[in-house]
Amino acid sequence: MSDFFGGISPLRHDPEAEGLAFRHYDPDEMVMGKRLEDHLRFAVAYWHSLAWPGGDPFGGQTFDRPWFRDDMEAARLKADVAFEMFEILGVPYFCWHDADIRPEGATFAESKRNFEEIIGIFEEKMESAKVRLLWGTANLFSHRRFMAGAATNPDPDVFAWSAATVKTCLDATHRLGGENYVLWGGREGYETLLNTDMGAEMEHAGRFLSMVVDYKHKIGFKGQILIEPKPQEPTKHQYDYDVATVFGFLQRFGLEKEVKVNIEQGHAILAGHSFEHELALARELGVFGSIDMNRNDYQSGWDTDQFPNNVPEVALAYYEILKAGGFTQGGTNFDAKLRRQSLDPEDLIAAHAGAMDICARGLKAAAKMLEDGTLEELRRERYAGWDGAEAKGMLTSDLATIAERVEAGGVTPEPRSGRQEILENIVNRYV
Ligand code: XLS
Ligand code: NI
Ligand code: NI
Repeated sequence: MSDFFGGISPLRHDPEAEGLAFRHYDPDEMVMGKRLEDHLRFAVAYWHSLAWPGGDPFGGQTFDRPWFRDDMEAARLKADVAFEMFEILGVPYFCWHDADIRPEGATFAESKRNFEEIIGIFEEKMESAKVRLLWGTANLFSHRRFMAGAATNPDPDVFAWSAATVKTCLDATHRLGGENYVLWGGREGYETLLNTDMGAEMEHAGRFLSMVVDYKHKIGFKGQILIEPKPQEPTKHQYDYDVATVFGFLQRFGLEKEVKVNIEQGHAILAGHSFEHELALARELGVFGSIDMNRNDYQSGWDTDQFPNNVPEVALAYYEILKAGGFTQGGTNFDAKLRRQSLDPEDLIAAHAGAMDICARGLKAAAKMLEDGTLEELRRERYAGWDGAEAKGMLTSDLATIAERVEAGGVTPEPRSGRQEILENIVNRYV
């Protein structure tokens, strides 16, 4: 045991509690026939919670953690603190990048040794802990070798390095029984078209992803492969712009049945969409996988990765997720960091506890809206005209035949209200 959390005990559900507790999240509460914990499938992100030093674009480290050193002893201490935190929060899952959990070595082989030693420690800890691995991923964006991309780098040696890194991380994810493997292409894009061969880069990205999928099958990994869309930041333009763009890319390489998406709230907004738009689209395209539940600040322009704190927004997101049938292998990952002035260990626990409460309230509100059924009923009514045989027939007909019917005077469009305010008032009853 480290003494980092100074004896904070595991959080309980207690609506009346004064201190650290869950006021709304009761893992055992039944919602639509399923435990809340099994609906939400919360995960802690190792990177922001344990590896992020507190910097912003204008200033560096603010946090002072005893494991902020680049050696294995520090990495082991970080692992101890991580598992203490998972236990305090009672979360069922966590996620990591290779670079969050191990110090970089002088060679690829040394980095791999460091990484695998920590994976071994995780494996041992997971034998007695409740926490499971939601997903693993490779950090193919921080080190300077990746500054011009990973799979899309003009230098084939970086492509090779990236392939070897993903292989190592996929092996480790498989070894720990991970339920997903994520690829976020933070530098898979360009800074300027003046030096970029976009066609070649996208071809390489497609081949790379196909190899990842082949390797997954080769080792018998049953987890989902997920792409996490983001339009830009750090790169000026990223190829995995949004759900629609990713779907087009997957189709082009014949991977739309193999790969799903991990949708992040803040990335959806950066792409000019709402979170629920991206979720609904992924559901309709059959590629909904998992979510990163972290938002941006409404005023600042960069990806601030804050914990969720807006119940109505979260409710609309879970509404779309419940309509997709809920998570199967995916979950709710807090890809979220503290504000840089939140220095205390207690802040880390409070941030997650508050976010879990917000999500619990959002999911319960979404479930009530679905159970109430009025929203779905009004939507169904709006399309009821399509239930008729003549209307359905049009979809297998042709323009000339349809035109004949219209010309004969048999068709009279009658505008009807979209009833948006009424629908919004219904939502407002539950959030
Ligand atoms: C960055 C991404 C990143 C991915 C994992 O914006 O959200 O944290 O989730 O590489
Ligand atoms: Ni992000
Ligand atoms: Ni993310």
